[in-house]
Amino acid sequence: RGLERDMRSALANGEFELHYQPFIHVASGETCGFEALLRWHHPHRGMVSPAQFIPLAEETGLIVPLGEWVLRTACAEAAKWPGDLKIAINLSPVQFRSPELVPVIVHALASAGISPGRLELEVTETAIIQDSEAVFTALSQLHDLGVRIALDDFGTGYSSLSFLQKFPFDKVKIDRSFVSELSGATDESRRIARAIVRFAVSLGKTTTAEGVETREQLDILRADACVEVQGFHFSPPVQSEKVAQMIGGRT
Ligand code: G
Ligand code: G
Ligand code: NA
Ligand code: MN
Repeated sequence: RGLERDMRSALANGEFELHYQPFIHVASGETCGFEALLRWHHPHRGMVSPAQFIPLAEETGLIVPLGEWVLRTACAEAAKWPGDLKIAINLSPVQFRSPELVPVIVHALASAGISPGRLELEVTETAIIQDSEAVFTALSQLHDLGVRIALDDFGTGYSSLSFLQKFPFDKVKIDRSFVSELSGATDESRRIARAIVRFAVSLGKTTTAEGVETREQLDILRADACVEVQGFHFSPPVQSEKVAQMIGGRT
């Protein structure tokens, strides 16, 4: 496939870029960190979505060097921010098959000079189910170092509730499909969102709602005591220069 060949050279050619989407602490309204999201500027095809190239990168194993680039680049970016801002990075299940994952993360933190507590790793339920032993070992090691672990897209996968208890998660990210249901909210969609927040709280996890697009959704999530929010209502993912402007007053 053409895309696969192009992807191999893209890393060397500097065609990948990270964009950053803020997450906001509901109670204070303050930005508490940014999620790094990968973008590919293809020389002929234009912008290729990660939804297209991440699966291909996973099939070919290219996700391992690409994921390493993401970790190093995002940590180096976060080193420029005020020390209370977190950097969240998405991990593919395939990255857990590499024995180098934990050392790569430790090295990325050390080279950037940021403390492990500022790094939040986002892992999906699918990742955990695919290879739960390897994922458990790596996440436990990272968690022991002080790295925060978030369960991404919660509610869309098939993990049992016991998984949530067993794995060292700090945060549950409520999938945006639940948040979008909150527009013109029915009682039922409100009850589901509230139940997810309470469930997470009862297990000692913090919560982020993804895909918040309206004031109405935010108000409902605030009433339900969701801790953090993220979505187009606040900001889309933006380039590094824009992040500097957004936090400009604070550096
Ligand atoms: O940003 P966007 O909505 O286009 O992202 C689409 C999907 O690609 C999301 O599921 C997101 O988690 C995933 N994604 C974005 N950046 C990365 C990355 O750096 N690594 C991995 N593994 N997935 C990513
Ligand atoms: O799977 P993951 O949660 O990592 O996906 C993140 C993706 O969601 C990003 O690619 C980002 O572009 C997208 N996204 C972020 N905020 C919103 C939003 O408010 N609405 C929608 N539809 N997508 C969003
Ligand atoms: Na994510
Ligand atoms: Mn998500």
